[in-house]
Amino acid sequence: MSEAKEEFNKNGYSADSIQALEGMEHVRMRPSMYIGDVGVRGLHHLVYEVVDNSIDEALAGHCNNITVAINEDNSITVEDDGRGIPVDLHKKEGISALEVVMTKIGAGGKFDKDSYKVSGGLHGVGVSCVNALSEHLKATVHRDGKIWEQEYERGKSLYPVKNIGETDKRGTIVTFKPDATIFQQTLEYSYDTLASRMRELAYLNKGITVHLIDKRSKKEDGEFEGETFHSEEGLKEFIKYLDATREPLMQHVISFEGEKNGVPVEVAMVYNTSYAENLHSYVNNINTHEGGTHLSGFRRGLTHTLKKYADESGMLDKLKFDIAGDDFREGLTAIVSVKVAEPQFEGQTKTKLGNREVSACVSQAVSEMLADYLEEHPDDAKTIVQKVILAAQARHAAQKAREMVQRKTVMSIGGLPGKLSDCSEQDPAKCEVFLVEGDSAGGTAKQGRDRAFQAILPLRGKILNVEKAMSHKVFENEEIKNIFTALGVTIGTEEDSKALNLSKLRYHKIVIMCDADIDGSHIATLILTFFFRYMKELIEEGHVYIATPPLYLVKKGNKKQYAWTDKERDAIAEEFGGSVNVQRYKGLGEMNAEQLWDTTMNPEFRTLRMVQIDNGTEADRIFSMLMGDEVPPRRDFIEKNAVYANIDA
Ligand code: 0RA
Repeated sequence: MSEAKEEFNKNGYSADSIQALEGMEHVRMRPSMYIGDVGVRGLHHLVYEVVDNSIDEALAGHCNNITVAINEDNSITVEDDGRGIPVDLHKKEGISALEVVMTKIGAGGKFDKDSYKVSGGLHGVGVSCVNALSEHLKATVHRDGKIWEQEYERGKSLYPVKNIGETDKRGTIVTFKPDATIFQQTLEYSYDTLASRMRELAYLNKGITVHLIDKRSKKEDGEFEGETFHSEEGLKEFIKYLDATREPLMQHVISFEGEKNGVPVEVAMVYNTSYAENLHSYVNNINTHEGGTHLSGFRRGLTHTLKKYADESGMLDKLKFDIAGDDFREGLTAIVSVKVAEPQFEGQTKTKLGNREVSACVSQAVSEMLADYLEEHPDDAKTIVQKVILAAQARHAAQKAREMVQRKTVMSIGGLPGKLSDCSEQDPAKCEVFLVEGDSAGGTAKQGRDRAFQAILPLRGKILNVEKAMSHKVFENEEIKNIFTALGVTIGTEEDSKALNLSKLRYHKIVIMCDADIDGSHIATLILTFFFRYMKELIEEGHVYIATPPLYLVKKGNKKQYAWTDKERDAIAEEFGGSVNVQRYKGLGEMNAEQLWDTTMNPEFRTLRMVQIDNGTEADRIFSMLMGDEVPPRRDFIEKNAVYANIDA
């Protein structure tokens, strides 16, 4: 500490404590810089940040159980059975180490030189950020036979760390309540969102047990709702979980676990009978949506090893066309998880690993494990190579079909689908297109819309289930061709046959408008599946929305009001008093153009739900489950996965 920093100002703060204060103040002033956003995601991010500290403690070998409780008031308690955050005097800061961890930005576990901190939230910002963004936080430490405690409000300690009793336990307990002035959109935690993440963490860190308890709801037996996540086999089991509704092409999940040039690498993969490629990659437990060097290392190792095996087996001898990288990954589900001491994250969402050295580590690991497996399982090896050859054939067919779509797209206005009723506005940022189920509802929407900026594309009945179709069939499908041409989106470049080109996107809002019944939600799910598999960037960039038509019209005399839920309907009926007339809308077709505009299309009154992917790995599993052979709770799914975005956010 320099002398200047020892000086105190008139309020008694040292320069150091002012800096810390500024750090915490800065978090409150610019929360998005630290946790991404202050909406639903940011709210959940707080939990991950706290849990990550406990995961680190478990990875260091000192903790087995982590319990996350959603309390009745939507505060969160995270408890672990680790060594407990140290409470002794932190020499440099002159306060308890616990207080340093809780109130200094970037303190983390830095004072512990032995800790190999690899976990850490998306932004790796530490628990002090959570503290700064909580109206109240309480930290309790069980350590060396004593219980220690400190509380904070908006990141400021209310009293020095104090001893409150004796204990024979060890561990850290943190309870925090997010600050309502920061998280203005919602303070309500989603059990499913937290459950997906805890399940993912259990698979990624085998041996750790994570308990999730929802104290807001009780089961019939009086116990709280909750689940326990634990995996003995890690990624191997994760793959089985992800592919549960797919049909495997081989006997075993292939897996590797070890260290390559000092980088811990875990890989697991299996081929199934589907046509989808499902690669998931993680760095320090963070899902790297944009991939990066670890993923390219995986691809390289896979292609190299399989190609070598196929060449040597002679199975490619009579092949008349080339085999591309993509062909090796059709029907492949794989997870790559690496731990990197100083990860460099790049890309738009900072979820792309940049560290060059990691590529070779993963590529080596994959080559080794795959070569061994192919050697030991010649039947599986043959099945895989046959699948690759089929994929290459299908790709050639798809290429032709795609060129047809492309040619149409390039032909500008003349090439637009006949069924599209376009808008007059030219600026895509101001334009919306409604994908409407059925010609008749399409007609109503066409009458009701504001033609200046709203376009209508009616879709006939059920669109193709892309989950079960090979990609050339997808590109040959009339409705799907119409969607491509109407949106102005093209696909495929020289290097990457699946790359999407959004630069000519003609509408920045794409609104799926279906009946508010089971059939309607099935159709919405089919359309979503198509977007998820073929135009994922469109969802990721926030262009895809679901319209919410009302379920009821309640009338009395000349008073009328729409209702979106049964509860709303009853409340309106009560407000009107006496006998009311309730009309139930069974579909969009029962509304006239004016009603459809008023309730569902008019930006001033409608609610659009933006479709978001909060857990890409889980979303992938859900789509394959929904659209596979088993008949599923599709409606539930849509409700859960479409986050309510306030009107035209
Ligand atoms: C650094 C050193 C030690 C414990 C921890 C960090 C620790 C931090 C957290 C955060 C949540 N749970 C935690 N558990 C432990 C202790 C070092 C020692 O005892 O020698």
